Amino acid sequence: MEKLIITAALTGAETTREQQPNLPVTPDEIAQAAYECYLAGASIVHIHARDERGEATQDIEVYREIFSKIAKKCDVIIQPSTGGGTWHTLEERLQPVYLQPEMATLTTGTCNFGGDVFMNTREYIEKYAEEMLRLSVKPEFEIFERGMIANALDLLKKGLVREPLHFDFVMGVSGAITAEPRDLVYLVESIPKTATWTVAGIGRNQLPLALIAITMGGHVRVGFEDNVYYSKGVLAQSNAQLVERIVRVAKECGREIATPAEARKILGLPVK
Ligand code: KMH
Ligand code: ZN
Repeated sequence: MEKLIITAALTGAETTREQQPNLPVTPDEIAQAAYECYLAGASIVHIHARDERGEATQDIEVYREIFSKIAKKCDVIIQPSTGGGTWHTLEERLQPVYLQPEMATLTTGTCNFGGDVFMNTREYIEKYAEEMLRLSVKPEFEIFERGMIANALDLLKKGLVREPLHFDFVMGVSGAITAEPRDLVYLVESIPKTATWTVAGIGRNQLPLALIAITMGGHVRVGFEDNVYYSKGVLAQSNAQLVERIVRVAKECGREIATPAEARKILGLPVK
C-alpha cells in the first residue's frame, strides 16, 4: 500500500471556541497549529480563514497572511477551502484560489448541511474547475453525496480537470450521506481506480472511518473542523493530538506515513 496522507482540517467555518477552546482562529494560531500537525505527521493542512471577530471569512488577504505564515514554518501542502460557510457567496468562496495554492477543495454538488443548504450550482462548479485548471491548483473533490462523484467525473469528460483525481469523502454531515462502513465502500467503488481518496468522518465517525481507510488503502482527514473530541465526552487538546493518534494506529497496521514530498508524488503534484 502507498504511504498514508494525513490531512489536518484545523478550523472549519462552523466550529466555535465555545465547542473547542483550543480552536485556532487567528493567522498566527492557524499557522502554529499547521506546524504542530506537520511535525506530528500531517502532509496537508485544510484551511478556513477567520476574521478579527472569529467569524469565517473568505477574504483573500486573510488567506494570504495565513499561507505566508505557514510557508515560513514548513513545506506542508496548503489546501484552502472553497466551501467556506453556507452563507458565503459563490464568488467569495473562490477567492483563496487566486493565491495559487497547490490544492483547493471543490464540492461538486448541492446538499443539506444541518439546517442549511450547501449550494453548489453546475455553473459555479464548472467555473471553479476552470479557474483551478488555469491557475494550476489541484482540486480535492469534497463528496458529501454519491451524486457529487458523477458531477466530478463530468468535469473530467469536459476537460475541466486533469487526472489523477483526488476525492475527500465527507461522511456523517446531518442531511447528507451517512457514515456507515458500507457507505464508504460504495463511494470508493464509485471512483476511478486511478484516483486517490481520503475520508473525513464527522464527529464520532472520525476515528472508525479513519481506521477503515487505513486498512483499505485510502487516506485520512482529522481535525477540529470535523470533530472536536478525542473520545466520548473528552475534548481533544489540539489538532496535532488527533494527527498523532492516526500516526500511531497506522504504524501498528503497517502503514507508513507520507511526508509532504511523498504526498506530492502520490497526488501527482509538481515536486517543490
Ligand atoms: N463549511 C462547509 C459548508 C470545504 O471546505 O470545501 C463546506 C466545507 C467544504 O467546509
Ligand atoms: Zn472545509
